[in-house]
Amino acid sequence: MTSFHQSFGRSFGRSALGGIAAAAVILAGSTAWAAEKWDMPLAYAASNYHSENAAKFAEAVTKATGGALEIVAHPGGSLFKGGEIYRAIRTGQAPIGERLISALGNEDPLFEIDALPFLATSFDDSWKLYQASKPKLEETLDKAGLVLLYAVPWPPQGLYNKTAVNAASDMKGVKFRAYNAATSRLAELMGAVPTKIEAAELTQAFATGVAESMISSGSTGYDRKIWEHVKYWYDVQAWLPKNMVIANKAAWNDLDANLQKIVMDEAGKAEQAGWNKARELADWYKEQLAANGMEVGPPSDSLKADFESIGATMTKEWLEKAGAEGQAVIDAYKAM
Ligand code: PCA
Repeated sequence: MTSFHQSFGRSFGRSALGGIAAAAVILAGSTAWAAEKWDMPLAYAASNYHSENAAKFAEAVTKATGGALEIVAHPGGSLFKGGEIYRAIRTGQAPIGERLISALGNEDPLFEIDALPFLATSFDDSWKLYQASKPKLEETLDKAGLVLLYAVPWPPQGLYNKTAVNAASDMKGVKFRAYNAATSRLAELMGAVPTKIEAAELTQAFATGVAESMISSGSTGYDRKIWEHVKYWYDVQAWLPKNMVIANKAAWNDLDANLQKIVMDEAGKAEQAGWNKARELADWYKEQLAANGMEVGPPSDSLKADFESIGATMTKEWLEKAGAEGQAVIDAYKAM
């Protein structure tokens, strides 16, 4: 600022114009004029409701701050892939972004709580679990140098497979696409062979036979036209994993209190809108899978029983990692 003023002053001499220029420079230096641009990486398809919601949030912040903070969404893993986003935000390569929370189990077991089979299987219960786990989630993120802005669920998770599945034993040796450690473990417990694959790469994975099966929502199957490769979807309603939008704490602290308030207000609205959209679309996605020729229905009693026993194993294993803190969150949820 000083050097610009000085050089401007030198070329125009000590004129009245110099005085006006100095005033303009001082104004430009105040926070209201120091426009900031935040690139926001998103892992999922631009047309997915999570991405559309994030893009709306980004536009709303840009508008409400009069452009003082411009947020630009980059969907489809175009800026960073899903697996890179958390680290990018932590290290400040991206000031903000969206990540599937349960993919971060290596960072802290608490992040996996919304991928525990049959703990919370409806939107209402998923909301309760979110409220029960939020203080711990915020604390864990804070320790990692991150700020939670909002979180939105995926619809209930069901089993996709090329052939009919009547029991977990039908899954033996099947190439199973996993999206986090919990879904890898689920595959192992069924005798399937897990491979981690990003949602953005699913079409290719199924087309080339790298994957034959997965557990996911109707939403992701719809986004990837999964009916071109897979015939069956079983509505297991195993859990509702959430995506979260987080900011780098240093970037956050650089915003003045007024901007922070605007961002948090818009984040609250985005969270509400995202939950409403997810609820509204859950059945519609299932209808779309069926309308495109898939067999969509409930799991058989034996498949259900198999999933329940696998779920019990996974819950036990998770509690061994998450300890008393994890148990306390589950207790808080069950008391709600
Ligand atoms: N879709 C994401 C995560 C959960 C979901 O429903 C995916 O399959 O990658």
